[in-house]
Amino acid sequence: MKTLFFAFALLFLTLTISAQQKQANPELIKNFQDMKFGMFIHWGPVTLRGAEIGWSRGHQVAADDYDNLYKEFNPVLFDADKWIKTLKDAGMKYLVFTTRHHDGFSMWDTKFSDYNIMNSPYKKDVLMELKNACDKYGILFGTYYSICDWSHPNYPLSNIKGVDKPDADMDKFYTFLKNQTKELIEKYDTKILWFDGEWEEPWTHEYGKNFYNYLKGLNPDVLINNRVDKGRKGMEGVTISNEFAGDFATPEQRVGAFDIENPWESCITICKQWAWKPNDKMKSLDQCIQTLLKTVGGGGNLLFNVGPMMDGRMEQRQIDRLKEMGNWLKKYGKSVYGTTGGPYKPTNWISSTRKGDKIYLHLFSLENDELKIPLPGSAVVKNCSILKGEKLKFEQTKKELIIQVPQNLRDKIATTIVLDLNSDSGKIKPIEI
Ligand code: FHN
Repeated sequence: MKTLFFAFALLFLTLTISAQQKQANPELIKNFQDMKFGMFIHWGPVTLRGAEIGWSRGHQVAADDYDNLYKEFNPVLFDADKWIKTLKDAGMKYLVFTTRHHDGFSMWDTKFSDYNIMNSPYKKDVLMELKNACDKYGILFGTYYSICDWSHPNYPLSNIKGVDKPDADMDKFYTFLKNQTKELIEKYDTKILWFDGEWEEPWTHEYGKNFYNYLKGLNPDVLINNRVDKGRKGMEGVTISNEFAGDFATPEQRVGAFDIENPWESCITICKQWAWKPNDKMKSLDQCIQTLLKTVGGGGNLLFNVGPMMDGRMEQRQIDRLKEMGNWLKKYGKSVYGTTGGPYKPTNWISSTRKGDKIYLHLFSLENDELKIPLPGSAVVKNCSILKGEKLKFEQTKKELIIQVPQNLRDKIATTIVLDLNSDSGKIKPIEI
């Protein structure tokens, strides 16, 4: 009888502990949210053709040509130190690098696939070099990993119509996924597993939940996005929920919806294409900074994507744009890092963040010299000034704050104003303008 009791107690304890591993470490989530700004990098042999990674296989680039590009791939000018220095100079705090996209090519020295960079003319483990450079510069090291793999014989689907997969076997493929991601955790100590390619039919909610728990079992502190499971539901990225696994939501190519309760991160390209494309259209500095400020103003992080070239260099114009963002953040970063979104929900002309007894306003345009915004009388403004600049004249009624913002004090990209309150800014409910 006693043995039976202890057996049940042990089973209950095991189930309880395993259930606990489904939650992310709240402190690590808060650190991630406080970072606000990361670099996404999409890179692979496809840059030899300047076409989109994964999607161009069998379309803009013939499949046979695409799948053999690695035999030419020799990025002799790759310099992990330069890449991570560029990331840091941009004011970014973390990296997410494409280790294996939908095309199935592994950009690291993996034991589980010969289709990897060690079998290219380059023969070096770029992932380990990036990890070491991130450690050197104090940058959080994260890895993108595609669940779907259109070239893998055991993955049932291909992105090319009519391609037969006689060796399709999802259980074998799931073992492959577990083996490779175990390498990313145990050999490269990735802090973020950024999944993608989860939307296709062979990957089920069951696989997603089990995979999340397996990974958390290897390292409970690794952050895992909501694309490990089936909860993303398209490009809106949908916020995380108890129904689906994942530690943060992932809206794509858009600023996510205002949400200061659940962690989310918008992934957006600095150009049009994810992977490098010659003469691709690049966002202006205004667009870059305002995208960042609307994202953090909505409570999210921005994962901003660059696509390095076939020879291993990032384009100088992208390096220059990122440096300009870093210069802006050197001056006004206090209104970004470690803040919470709101209280004013972002619009096309204003965004806001807050921390302690301060509210930061980011004005993208102003019709005249007077700014009028709603503010509950319980939030009493003691001072109002340009962040690191001049004091501004203001008056407050029971429901409104009126600030004089003369033209000569404005920043052409985003005028940053700081309001000193007599109370905690976190108490103010979100305000729609
Ligand atoms: O198909 C991919 C795409 O190539 C790119 O990697 C983006 C980045 O989030 N994710 C997928 C589309 O949702």
